[in-house]
Amino acid sequence: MTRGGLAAKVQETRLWSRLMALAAIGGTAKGGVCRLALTAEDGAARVRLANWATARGFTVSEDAIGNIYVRRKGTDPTLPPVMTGSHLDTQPTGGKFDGVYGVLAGFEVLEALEDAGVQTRRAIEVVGWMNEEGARFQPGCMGSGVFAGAMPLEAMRAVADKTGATVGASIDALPTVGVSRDFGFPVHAYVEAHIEQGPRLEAAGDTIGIVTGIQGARWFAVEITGSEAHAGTTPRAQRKDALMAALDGIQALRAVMTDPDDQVRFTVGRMEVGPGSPNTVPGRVFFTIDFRHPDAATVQRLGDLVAPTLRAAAGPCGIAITETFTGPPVAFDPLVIEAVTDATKALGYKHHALPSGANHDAKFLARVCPTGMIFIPCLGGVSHNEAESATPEDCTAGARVLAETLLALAQ
Ligand code: HGY
Ligand code: MN
Ligand code: MN
Ligand code: MN
Repeated sequence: MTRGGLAAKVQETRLWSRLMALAAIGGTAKGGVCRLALTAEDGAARVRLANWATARGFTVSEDAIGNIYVRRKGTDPTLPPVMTGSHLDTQPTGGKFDGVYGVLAGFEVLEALEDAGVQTRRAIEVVGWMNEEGARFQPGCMGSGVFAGAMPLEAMRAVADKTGATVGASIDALPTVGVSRDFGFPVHAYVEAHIEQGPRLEAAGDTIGIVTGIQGARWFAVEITGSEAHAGTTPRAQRKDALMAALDGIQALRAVMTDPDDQVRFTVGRMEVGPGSPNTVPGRVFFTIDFRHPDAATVQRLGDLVAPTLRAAAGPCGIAITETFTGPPVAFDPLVIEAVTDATKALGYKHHALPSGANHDAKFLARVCPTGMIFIPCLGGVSHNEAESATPEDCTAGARVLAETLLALAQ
């Protein structure tokens, strides 16, 4: 097939209509999407993808951690497949593109191959990785993390959400969408398409981001235990106020997590205060920390300061700190970066190379095979927000670069 021939078979209207169809599953009144991992909405999106896949003669399978695979076979079944994909789950105030774009761009490539009647030596598999977001079950990237051997299967299946529902029980409760399969099989290469979730492509007026790697991230879950007391009668010296201990600790950490070049990312995204009564001194606080930085030594150094800094501020309260996610910075494979660059140049898209500030399943696939990513712009760089937006043209451009890249890798 001539260079660009497969890209020409990528259909904008078909890709866009599938994106909008999945966006309607868990769609919100504000135009966003709330499709938390392993909820009924997630299950419905998996079923929809599986139906589209079987209608085109692709095979669908799923593994014990809830990853879903859509496979277009190759001419040589003994060869490890080329993989692409991303995730179907969203943030609670998520958008129409984060994750699902990568799954459907990959699916569009399979359809384009079918339409073109092109056979590849290697099978190409599109994966919907389970629970990339980590919003309902922590940590994120759970499906890809287990697949890559970085997270133990049974421990991850035992993880529970705030209601006590476990990952394992939630997976088992979802409709079965395909034959079950083991993971841990060899993979030839993995390429993930994703919106940038940042402002750089849009600011540069570029269409394609050639991703060089992903910055480091460390997540913590913190539980502070004080003792409930009467808000009106209890003197300060007698209080074990879990909320004040949390605020002191977070304030102390903010002083640690600052840098002149604004590269440190420090977020307290979730906080629960108990018992939550206006006139009872809080006896229990739970909160999360998401810390990121591109430099491995800084990730180690500043991340190691989290626990001692919080303990020093806990005062008379008890404190339990658990590191729930540890992902050092990852550099993507030069050969995959070259394949993405060649495809981008062949198709004539304006582009530049950049690192990813956001986590992706590609971070874990990079542990098991040569891995790379393709970014497209999103409006204002906004993501993890219901206003997240991308254009049909940019979605198509990313899918076309993905098509040419996967074709080159799967030959
Ligand atoms: O957290 C992240 O960076 C990803 O978008 N879930
Ligand atoms: Mn994502
Ligand atoms: Mn996300
Ligand atoms: Mn991702």
